[in-house]
Amino acid sequence: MGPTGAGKSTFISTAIGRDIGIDHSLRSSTSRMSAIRVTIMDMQVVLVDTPGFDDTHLSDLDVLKMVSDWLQRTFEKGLKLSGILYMHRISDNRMARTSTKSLNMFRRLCGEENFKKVILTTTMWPDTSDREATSAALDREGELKRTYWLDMIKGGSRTLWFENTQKSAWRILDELIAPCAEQRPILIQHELVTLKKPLQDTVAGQQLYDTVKKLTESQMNNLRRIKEELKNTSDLEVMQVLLDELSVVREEREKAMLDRQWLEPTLVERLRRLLRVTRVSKPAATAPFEERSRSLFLEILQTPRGRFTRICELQGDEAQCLADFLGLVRTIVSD
Ligand SMILES: Nc1nc2c(ncn2[C@@H]2O[C@H](COP(=O)(O)OP(=O)(O)OP(=O)(O)O)[C@@H](O)[C@H]2O)c(=O)[nH]1
Ligand SMILES: [Mg+2]
Repeated sequence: MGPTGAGKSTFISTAIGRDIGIDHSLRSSTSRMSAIRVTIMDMQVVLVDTPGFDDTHLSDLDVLKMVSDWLQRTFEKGLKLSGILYMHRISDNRMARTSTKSLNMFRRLCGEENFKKVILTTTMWPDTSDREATSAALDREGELKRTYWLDMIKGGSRTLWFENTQKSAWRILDELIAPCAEQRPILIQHELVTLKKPLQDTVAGQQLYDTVKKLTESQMNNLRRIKEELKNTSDLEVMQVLLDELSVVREEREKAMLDRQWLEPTLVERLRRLLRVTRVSKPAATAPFEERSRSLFLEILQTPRGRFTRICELQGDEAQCLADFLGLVRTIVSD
């Protein structure tokens, strides 16, 4: 996995010695999940190529749907992930917003408990004969390890260089497959299959929702700014430029709004979040009724639909607690 253009398809193509579809243009290339079966040390192994976030043709939601759908189906069929390579171009001299976003999505798909199955693989290393470029790349690698990758490394992720050769690809695959005894699902598989959560309520879904929400807010500010500038100009050329910009931002916002609606957390998830927030913000000692209503409510959430009969028996403080709590719920619903 990794952002578009990080070298995911190149890695697999180099490992198997056959081009599985690498695009040398500026557009994103892989638009579907694709699986290639190989034999490694007498083991049947499947290498899976994924589209990257920030694809030029697909929205991040399309990519998340595709990746999570594949992960869900394979987990349901009993196939386990031995490990994940997360690719990063060492040639990038800045951690652009797109790379940070992709890494954050990846972390949440994977879950902290699974960081040990990840190899943070750097691609596009300069030729070692170019000492200056190599030294700069090593500095960047050091910085990544001290900052953006620190929590993953602390959680057990390893880092390796992909040197764009078949030997280097296999060295990395050997590392990935060797400690594969423990094959448990990654976080999103656990959430979708075991907990039966809808995609929008998963940690990765919530992360994308927050990102898309921020995007639509900044698009709204952009629209306001353009409209303001239109009001203040009488220059026809400037007007035309602004009108063109307006239509582009409008179109992008319409698409982003659809994704935002799709990713809106369900009511149950919003209640869960509310429970988490109130628990953190108000200690139980200062709000004993709230604590009681919270546990009553959790009881309701955990009881199969229609079987929670105790609600009719509630009296006095307990009934008041629940009434107060339902008042809070009404606030969320009417939000
Ligand atoms: N020099 C060098 N070029 C690389 C390396 N890895 C990938 N490339 C080039 O980078 C470009 C993009 O590589 P891809 O393998 O298509 O990237 P991807 O991650 O699969 O991209 P998407 O399919 O769009 O998500 C291609 O032109 C590759 O030849 C590398 O390690 N070194
Ligand atoms: Mg690709």
